Amino acid sequence: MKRISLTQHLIEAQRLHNSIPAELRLLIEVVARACKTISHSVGKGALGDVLGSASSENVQGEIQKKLDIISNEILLQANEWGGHLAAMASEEMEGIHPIPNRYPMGEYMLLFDPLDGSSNIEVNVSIGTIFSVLKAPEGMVTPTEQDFMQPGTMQVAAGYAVYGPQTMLVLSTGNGVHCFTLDREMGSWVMTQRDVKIPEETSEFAINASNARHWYPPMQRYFEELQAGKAGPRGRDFNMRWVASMVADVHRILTRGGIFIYPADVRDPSKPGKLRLMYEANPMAMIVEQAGGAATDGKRRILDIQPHALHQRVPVFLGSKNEVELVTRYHTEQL
Ligand code: P6P
Repeated sequence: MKRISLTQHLIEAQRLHNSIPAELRLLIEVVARACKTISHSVGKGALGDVLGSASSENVQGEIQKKLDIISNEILLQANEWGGHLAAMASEEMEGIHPIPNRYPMGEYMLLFDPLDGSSNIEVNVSIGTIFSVLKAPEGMVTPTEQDFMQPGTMQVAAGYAVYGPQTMLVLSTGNGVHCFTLDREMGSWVMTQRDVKIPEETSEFAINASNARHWYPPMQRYFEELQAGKAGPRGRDFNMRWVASMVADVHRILTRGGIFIYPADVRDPSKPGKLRLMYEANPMAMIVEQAGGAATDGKRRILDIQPHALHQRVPVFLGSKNEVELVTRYHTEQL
């Protein structure tokens, strides 16, 4: 395949689909550059003063790692001056981050989990950045959290960077999913996979099975059938993978198929699942659907959910289409 850069891809996509206005292209390039900077910081490990806890808690009640805060700052500083954004929102910040008055305001809103999977930093396991792009409502003057309350179908772009053996950027602007590998010598993102498609069938699941005793019956039924393997109703054996970095698990599923599940459980009905809708589930659902997969909350399409709060959580079932449809059916049948 002739290798093209992220910039060339975006310009060609603009010509072909007229779906990437110059301001959106600038936004994507700025986010991609920020992910390069995050990759550099993450890669320092113990050689840089970047490991360990920041001795602070985020709005999720989670202890923040130094790299959570560093990554959040990198994305804020990279994006606030360009004139392409009206506001930002992050897993690491309670409220929205309006663009400072000293900079022009743009027509897009950027949401992100700056460093997903940060519990894996100290053990040198792949982590990543997840981002979602919405358009600011027409006529908006002063951005509020309510302006972000748009369903995932309104995303104009979504993607993630995975900081693993390679640093990769995975992006969709609504016309398929394309992957770019960071050429560290040149400092550029080079397209290495075009129009990725997830196999509709799979025999590999990503589920944190240690929570099984807390699951609701449909999820317990589905998991028991996976465990029963060839002798059970599924008639085949299954394999398990759980990285505990959503970005790494989703990237494996994008690459070879699979199903990723983080279900609601009985422990805290006010927190249905662990993952957050606006900057984890929605962008990953757009990527997965654009690659021919499916993404539901166990009952409906994640992208159709009307949000009510910036940090609301949602159960997540995503990946190979036929598998997601089966487990979703188990949930809707029990209604
Ligand atoms: P558990 C990381 O903290 C994260 O938000 C996702 O990236 C990951 O899939 C999940 O939580 C892991 O959760 O309960 O297995 O640690």
